[in-house]
Amino acid sequence: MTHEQLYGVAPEGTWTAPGRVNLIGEHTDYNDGFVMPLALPHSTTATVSRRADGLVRVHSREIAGPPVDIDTATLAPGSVGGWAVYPAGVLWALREAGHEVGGADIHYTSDVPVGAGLSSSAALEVVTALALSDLYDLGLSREEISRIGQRAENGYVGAPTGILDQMASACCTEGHALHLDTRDMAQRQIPFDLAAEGLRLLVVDTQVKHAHADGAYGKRRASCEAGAAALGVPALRDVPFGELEAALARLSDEEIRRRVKHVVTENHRVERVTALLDAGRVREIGPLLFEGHASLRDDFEVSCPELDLVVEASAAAGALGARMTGGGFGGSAVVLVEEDAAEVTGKAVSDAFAAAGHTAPRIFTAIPSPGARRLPVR
Ligand code: GAF
Repeated sequence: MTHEQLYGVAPEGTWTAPGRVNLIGEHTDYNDGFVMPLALPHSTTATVSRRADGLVRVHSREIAGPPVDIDTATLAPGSVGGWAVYPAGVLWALREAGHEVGGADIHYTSDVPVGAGLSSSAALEVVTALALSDLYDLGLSREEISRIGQRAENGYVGAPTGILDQMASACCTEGHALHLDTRDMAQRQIPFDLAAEGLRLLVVDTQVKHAHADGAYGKRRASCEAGAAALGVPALRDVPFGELEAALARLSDEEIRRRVKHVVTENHRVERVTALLDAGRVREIGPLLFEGHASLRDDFEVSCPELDLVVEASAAAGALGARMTGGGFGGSAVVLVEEDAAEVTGKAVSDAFAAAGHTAPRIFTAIPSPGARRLPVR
């Protein structure tokens, strides 16, 4: 169905926002730390036209049923459920931030896998906020659009997530990984042309669905905050890597100690990966990816058997590096391989899944793609 068939009017424009993988820097964003995502070619696209009556109607090609009506006048957390919670959350967050937004008809199409840890919800939030900002002349910056998406996620959807996914979707650029300091939001686009190096980054979607509105993610965040408080710092970002041992010695709670260790070492890994990429030593980031996975598995405890199996099977097949990506508890992993070993590695992972009795994984290549934008009229 086209926008016109659905709503009886032509769209005023088309906007798109991608999903992402995070190369390194996991569970660091809500600790004021560093992340390094890249945008995927998979994206969520929205055609939009304004309405005069203040009503917002949303429809997704991927979901059966008629458009969902969102009454912006009565919007409150809990007033909209199902997939429409994300656009509703964006409308709510825009209103909370004092932005005047009128009605709209919105038709979404998406090829970002849902529940795969590839930021399908951030893509939906960012494309909605960007389109409404353009159509209603809000003049929001990329950072403000990301904050609106995060506010929607935290205050409306009820998932206590950080800013990584929205900033990745809004700010990544083609051919680059984004080095982001989540404290001051300083960004640096780092050239990431793996094909030119004879390399490939595979994404392995384990098909184990994850969710962030449940308790485990929030518990990790609370432990990090408790750790920072016990150490007397505003955030774990403020614990220098060189002082990690001394900091750990001051923490009496064993679990918090491991959470702190992950965050501090992970921030350090982002900086080491950045230095290697800057020096053109791309292959050498591999061991840091393996190290990051072990830290997420053992110290932060957000992996799962399927993600661990991707990493183990890839390593056994000779991959340069591999790690889970995103929040964890399911979702996807990234695997860095020599281009000519991509097929063999993918097969080794699929075979290992079959042997373990797991659902077959979905495997594709991560090509660093453009961030959110308005598409030219065709
Ligand atoms: C999820 C969250 F949404 C991000 O904010 C981030 O914390 C990530 O998990 C872990 O790095 O994707």
